[in-house]
Amino acid sequence: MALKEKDPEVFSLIEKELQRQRDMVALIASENYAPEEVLEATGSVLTNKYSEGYPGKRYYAGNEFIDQIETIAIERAKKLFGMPCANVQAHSGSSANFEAYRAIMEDGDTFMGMRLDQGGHLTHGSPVNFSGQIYKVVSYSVEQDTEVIDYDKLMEQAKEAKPKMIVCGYTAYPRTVEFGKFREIADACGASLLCDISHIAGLIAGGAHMPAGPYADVITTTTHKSLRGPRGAIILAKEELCKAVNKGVFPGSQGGPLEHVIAAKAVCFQNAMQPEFKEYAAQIVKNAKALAKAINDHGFRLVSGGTDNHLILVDVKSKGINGKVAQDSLELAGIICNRNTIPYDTEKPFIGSGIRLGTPAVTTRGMKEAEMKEIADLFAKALENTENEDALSKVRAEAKQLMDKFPLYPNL
Ligand code: DSN
Repeated sequence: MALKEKDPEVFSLIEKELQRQRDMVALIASENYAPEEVLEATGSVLTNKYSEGYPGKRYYAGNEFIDQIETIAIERAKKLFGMPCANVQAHSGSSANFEAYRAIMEDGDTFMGMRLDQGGHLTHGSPVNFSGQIYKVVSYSVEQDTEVIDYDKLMEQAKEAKPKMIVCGYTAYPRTVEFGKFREIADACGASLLCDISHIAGLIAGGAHMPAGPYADVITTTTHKSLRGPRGAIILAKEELCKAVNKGVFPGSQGGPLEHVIAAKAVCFQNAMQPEFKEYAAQIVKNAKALAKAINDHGFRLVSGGTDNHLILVDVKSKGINGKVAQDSLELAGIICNRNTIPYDTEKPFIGSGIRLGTPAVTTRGMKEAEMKEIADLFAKALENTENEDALSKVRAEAKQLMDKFPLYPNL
């Protein structure tokens, strides 16, 4: 209880945040609740140690145990995702992509990535990000009518663009990423294939999405989303890219690794190898499908008509509301999610016409299909009452009642 005594101001805000997490319905598709063992490793004395370099080759003394921990994390990551090489030091998903791109491309090379407003990520070639500034970007999109990727069209586009690298894996794409088709496209134009599996890593680990390992040259992923680990990232690569990836991380772009986070990553990988995690991953998808159906039954249009994974993109414009108003009203109603552009959106990204929802966190709480129906009812009630603060407060009380049935961190 040192923190409470030494810094009651920060302590009390952390306590309030814990209560907020307990009370509200967490539907941000990229968030989750890390288990206590992951929190424990993240908050451990490993934060005290400098360990630039890699196991067996450090620039500072005293790394006997750190080396063992990082080696465990590396071996577990390789096994979990079926790749021969793993770097577990990347601080974040964006850093991991920066480091992986540098291992594959030279400045000025061309790569293909999904447009940000169609479901890609800033690091997949946005002009305001390093990826759109250091490299030439040929963006690809989903089809306007189906809102899914047309792989034949993508093949033609790639043959013409002849990119050095193709990035697949998204932040707002509710459908399966066909890694095998991406491999064929990459091979047809001589490109490397980078699979950014940040959102679906937990589904892949638990067998609820096709694996990327057999198809990718490089995989990047954050560890805190559906994988349910600490905030951070890893890079996995084919043998021939291993050295370039490691050099790109250190000394290429990072200094001292966060060994407390690396220990927590090791714990998370161990968890993800257990049979219970398979059940968890399958339930995430079942819950997403149930939530999608129930929201659609309330008359909301869903981008691409539904979901295959953990994520739903709701076109709230189909009910005459914009994304910003919807997000703010839902927050007042105790439902936390984010506004998002939908493909071919007519609203600016700051407003958006969509709401992105995901089920990894509520599934961790132990919720199943029946609760998804309840959440959909609360969602609809909130969006029918965007200008009625009393009604929104009532929904918030109902949301809290529901969350109270699924206790979070009872030991904290
Ligand atoms: N912020 C993440 C997400 O919400 O998808 C991507 O970096």
